[in-house]
Amino acid sequence: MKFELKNLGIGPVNPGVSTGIAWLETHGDETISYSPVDATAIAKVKNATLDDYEHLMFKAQEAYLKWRIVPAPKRGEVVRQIGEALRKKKEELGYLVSLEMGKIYEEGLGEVQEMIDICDFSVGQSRLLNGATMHSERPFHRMYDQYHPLGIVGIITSYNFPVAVWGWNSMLAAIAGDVIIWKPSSKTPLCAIAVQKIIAETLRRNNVPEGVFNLIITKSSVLGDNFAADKRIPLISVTGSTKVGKKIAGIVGNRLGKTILELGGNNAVIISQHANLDMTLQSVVFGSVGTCGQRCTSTRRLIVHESVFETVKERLVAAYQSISDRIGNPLDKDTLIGPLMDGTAVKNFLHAIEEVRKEGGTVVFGGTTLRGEKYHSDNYVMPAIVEAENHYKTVQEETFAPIVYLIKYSTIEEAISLNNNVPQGLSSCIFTEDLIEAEKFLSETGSDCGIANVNLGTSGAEIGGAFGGEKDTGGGRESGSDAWKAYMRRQTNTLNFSGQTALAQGITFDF
Ligand code: UN1
Repeated sequence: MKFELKNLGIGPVNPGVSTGIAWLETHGDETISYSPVDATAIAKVKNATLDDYEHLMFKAQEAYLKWRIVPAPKRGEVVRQIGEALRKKKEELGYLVSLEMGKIYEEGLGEVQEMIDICDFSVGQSRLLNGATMHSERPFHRMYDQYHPLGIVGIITSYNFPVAVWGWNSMLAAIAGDVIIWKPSSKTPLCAIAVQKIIAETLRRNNVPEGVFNLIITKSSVLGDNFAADKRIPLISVTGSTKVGKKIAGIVGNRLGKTILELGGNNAVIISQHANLDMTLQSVVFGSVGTCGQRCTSTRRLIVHESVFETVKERLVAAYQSISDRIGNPLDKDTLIGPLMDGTAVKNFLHAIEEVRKEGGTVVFGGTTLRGEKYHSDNYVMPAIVEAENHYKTVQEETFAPIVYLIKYSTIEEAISLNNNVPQGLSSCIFTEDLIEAEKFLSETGSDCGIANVNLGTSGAEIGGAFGGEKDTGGGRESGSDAWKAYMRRQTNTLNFSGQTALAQGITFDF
């Protein structure tokens, strides 16, 4: 494949608002998208203004009235075709994800695959928007639940998964009968434009009303708090940091709107003395350094049994050593670790290393920036392994970079308590071949996270499960299982076919 931006419909300067097929002449300032790979400018985006937002909102409101009456399986058919369109562009979109965000090409492809998978999932789900039927306590009455569309769904996505998060949210929202306003990270606007261009032909072919799939690119200073406060949007889904999520949740909560929050993680792997260490190490390395530590599911803490602690440490250092020459251009096929997103991410990485040292942590590997011919920007770093204690402030925080903290434990109860003793609660796992330990970890007294695995890592969840976590992770669930329900409103219906009035709870009220 020869990659060219124009094959994805991206020009040198691109408007930042689309209502599906149409693109608006936007009037805001310009954002230049720089590649973290080599710091070159890829292309520009002309940002939206509030007037542009109002235009888009008008189209979205109009479109909703039409889209909500399209039968759900027919909406599913459109989603099926979107999946087909993504299949055709998988390589090119995966390449752009890698170029604009910095994850390796293989992971860029994986991300597009997640979008395709959620399309397939949503097609089936479009025929399964089922409610329960209940038995009424009154004779000749029928009770049941129905799920109806909600309306406009605001989807705020982060730079680290610049296309898939839109997929998980918008494909479910679309089959639910909602319309979508996507506000992507200003760090990865071109990926969003490319997605919108890829789906346009499908929308045209199926006469999808203009305004069902909207995209708006602008700075949060233009559209941020006011987006959250907009009463025309019943549901806002946020994937990003806990700080941003709390702020938005506060504003949306204040107007009693709904949110789906998928925020920070501080994910631990428990390595038991009963673990298969070869398999464990393989998973731990991918979880810790994959995507250069920029997944919300990245492995941040290794809670290791004291009897295997030194062995794990030595083997992990050796594994990091062996891949240290595989850091570089994420588009080269031998590369395993690309750059961090930008200067801010590098600064946060270095700051965490400095702070954890001050707190008493020992850096046993890496923790530095990389300079030299091989590294075409200042964003390349050597992943770090740090011996630390769970209560350190640095360890309690999520640093979105490849730093893994080694923590020792002696009993399984202690390991579980260390796992849970952080503000966040996204992903967790235990490596063990001892059934009792595994079951304890999964029990109500075990991991308090939204995701808890046995003998597989913290990252790389499949789309079929509900994705999200507890505590500072926000409690929301996106993607599979019954996450679709969050995109719909539930209505309880009771029908009386008795020909008589009958009050519930046996109350008589005769007159
Ligand atoms: C994220 O980093 O925001 O489980 C999402 C995973 C991916 C999703 C990560 N399926 O690692």
